Order: sequence, then C-alpha cells, then structure tokens
Amino acid sequence: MAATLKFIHASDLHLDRPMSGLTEIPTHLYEVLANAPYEAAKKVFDLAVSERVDFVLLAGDLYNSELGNARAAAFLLSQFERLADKDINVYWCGGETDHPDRWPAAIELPDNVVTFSSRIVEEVNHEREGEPVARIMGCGYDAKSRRTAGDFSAPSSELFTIALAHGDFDIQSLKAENVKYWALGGNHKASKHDRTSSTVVYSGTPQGRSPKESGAHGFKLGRIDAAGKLRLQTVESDRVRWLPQKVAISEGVEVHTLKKELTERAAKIVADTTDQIVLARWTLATEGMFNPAIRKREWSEQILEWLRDEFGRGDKGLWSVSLDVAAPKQLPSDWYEEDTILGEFMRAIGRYQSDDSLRLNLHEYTPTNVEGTLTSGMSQVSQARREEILRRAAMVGIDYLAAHKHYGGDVDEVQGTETVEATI
Ligand SMILES: [Mn+2]
Repeated sequence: MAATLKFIHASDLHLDRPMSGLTEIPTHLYEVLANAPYEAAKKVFDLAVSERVDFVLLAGDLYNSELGNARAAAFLLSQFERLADKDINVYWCGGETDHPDRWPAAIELPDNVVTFSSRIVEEVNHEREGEPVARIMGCGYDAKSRRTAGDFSAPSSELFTIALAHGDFDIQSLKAENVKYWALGGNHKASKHDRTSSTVVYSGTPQGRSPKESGAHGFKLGRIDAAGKLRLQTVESDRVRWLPQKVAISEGVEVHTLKKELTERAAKIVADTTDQIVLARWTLATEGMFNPAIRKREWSEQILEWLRDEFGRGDKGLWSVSLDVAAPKQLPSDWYEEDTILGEFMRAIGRYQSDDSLRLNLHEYTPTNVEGTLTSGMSQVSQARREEILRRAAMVGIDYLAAHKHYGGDVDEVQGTETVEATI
C-alpha cells in the first residue's frame, strides 16, 4: 500500500559541536572534520526534499543557542526555507542546548517551522490541503522534572499521533494510549522500542562526535500507510565514522604477518562503508608470553605510520587514529620473585590477582566531593574489568620499575631470557 504520510525524524544535529578524541588531525582531514556535522545534517534536509515528506521532526539539540553561532543559525534558516519552498513543515522541540526561544530575534523563522519550547505539552494538527492528517504533541526540554507518559495523554483520534520531545525518558512508562510514535532526542545512539500500541524511537545524532559515539549514525524515515501501519527506515548520514578495531595477535607476531592481517581488516572496513571517512582506533590484544619488543613505542608507531601511509592518505577513507598493544596476559614469573622494588610491586599485584576477595577500593582515589553514584560504581567492578585494571596497573609499574628490561638494551637478548610462564 502506498504511503499516505511520510516524515523524517532527526535529533542532536549539534551543528557547532566539533569532533573530539583526536590528538592530531592530518591536514587533509581538516575540512572534512569541520564540515561533518553540517554535511550529515544536510542529508536530513536533502532526503526530506527528495522523498517529498510531509514534515520533518527535529527532537532538539540542533545547535548551541548559547554560543550564538552564526553559521549554525544561517544553515538552519536556509534549510528551513528550502523546505518551505516545497511545502514541508518542520516541528522542532527544544533540547538541552537549543532553546527555540533563543533563536536570534533579528532572523525570523519561516512559517513552516513550528517550535515547542514550553514545558507544557502542546498539540498541533498537521494539515494537508486544509485537512488534518496527523497530530503532533510536543514540548520543550525540562531538566528538572522528568516527563511521564501522562503528560502526553490525549483523547483517541483518527489521526496518527506523534509525541515529540527531548530527554532521558523511562521507556517502560511511555505507553500512553493514542500516541503511535515517540520521536525522541537526547540520546546520540539510535534505539527503537516497541510498546504495545506505539513505537518509541531515539533517532540518534546524524554524526558521531567522539570514540564514545562509534559506529554508524543517521536518522529515520517513517512511512505510514492507509491502515495506519508504520514502516521505519534508518538512513545513514555520517560523514566521519569512529570504528574501534580489535585484532587478536600472538605476542611473538612477525611484522609481515601482522601487516597482512591489518590489510585484510582495512579492506573489509573500506568495503563496509560507502562515503564515510573511518577513524580507526586499533587495539592489538595479545596471547602468549610477554614480548617486550612489541611494547616499544617505536614498534607501534611504525605500524601506525604504515597503516596511515597505506590506507589513510589522499582520498582514501581510513584514518588510523591510534594503535595500542593491550596489556599482556602473561608476564615472566621470575619478575614476581625478584628482591627488588619491581618484585615487591609484582607480588602485590599478584596477591590481588589470585585473591578476588581483596578489594581494589578504587573510590579511595577519587576526590571526596565526588557524587555517591560514581563512588558506588567504582566499588563494584566486574571480574573482567578487575583483571584488566590489574593488568594495566602491572604495566604502569613495569614501565617505571623495569625500564631496563622493557625498553632498554637489546631486544633479542631480553627475548632470549629463559622464563617460566606465569599466568597473571
Ligand atoms: Mn544531544
């Protein structure tokens, strides 16, 4: 059945929020990174025009109205005007950063833009040729009181009813009857939750900004048929994509073997993406006996440079941000027996590794004014996390106390040392 109503749902454009998590930016990526939020957002409006949707739902955090960013406001205005030309409405509810009431007074929003900034839920009908075809219930962001399903309660209607809001909602409570679609913003990761009579959707941000926002990002295209059935499509719009890459290697890996493996992985990344620049953070997780050679900074720097030369320059789409060799699972057992500060340290670590009842008491290292939830979070560490923390702690100590074994001297000589394997 042909769609009788078509809409786009996007949120968290954060036009003026830059990329983070890069310690150095190669010159050929300056412009791509600076423009990525705008390019991603433009895809939202481009699709609205090419699909001739009825309206666009923008669920907050479009830009930061406190910063008074002229480029962001000008961009939004020109996109809104494009949509006005095509008779496409915009329903925009305020988020944490973009109170619609703080839109520059000197620039008038076109008539096709309907804003929701009040903390009270407001209701408008979307009309086509003078006839209402959908009902939109929206409100502004309210940091203090959490909205509940009750705020959106509405009498039953023939009209397809949409709730538009920004915030961290208790999804389980959002089952207000008569609301078919919840167009939510505030979560940068997209998610969809099917409730008995409605669909709750966070569209996510069209462009991930940091390693924490890894993976594909985009927005939603919804189609409602004459029977009122919703079909939802995810549209990828990110120009730059963070993708963590974990590669399993053996401690004794040969560089040419590793390069072969990385080449295969790189080919797969490029094949799996279309026009994105991928920002890869590589972690080499190791198996086997501790090999100091692969933990020399020059070793990982060389591999990183090779990755960048091979796949990252020119118009190639894979930029390797960093390459880390994970803490080893096994260390030479005689280090635990030495009558040195290193030996003392390793024995202390070993006690924590072999006796799970010894608490890490990480909260003792936080400032006293830290919130209670964070403190209690730190006192509850999973087994896997505990092992990882102890391995990393061991590596920090080794960096300071075993520099002569680790980074100094001849690598082959160190490798040749007879050691009994100890699992830590
Ligand atoms: Mn946001």
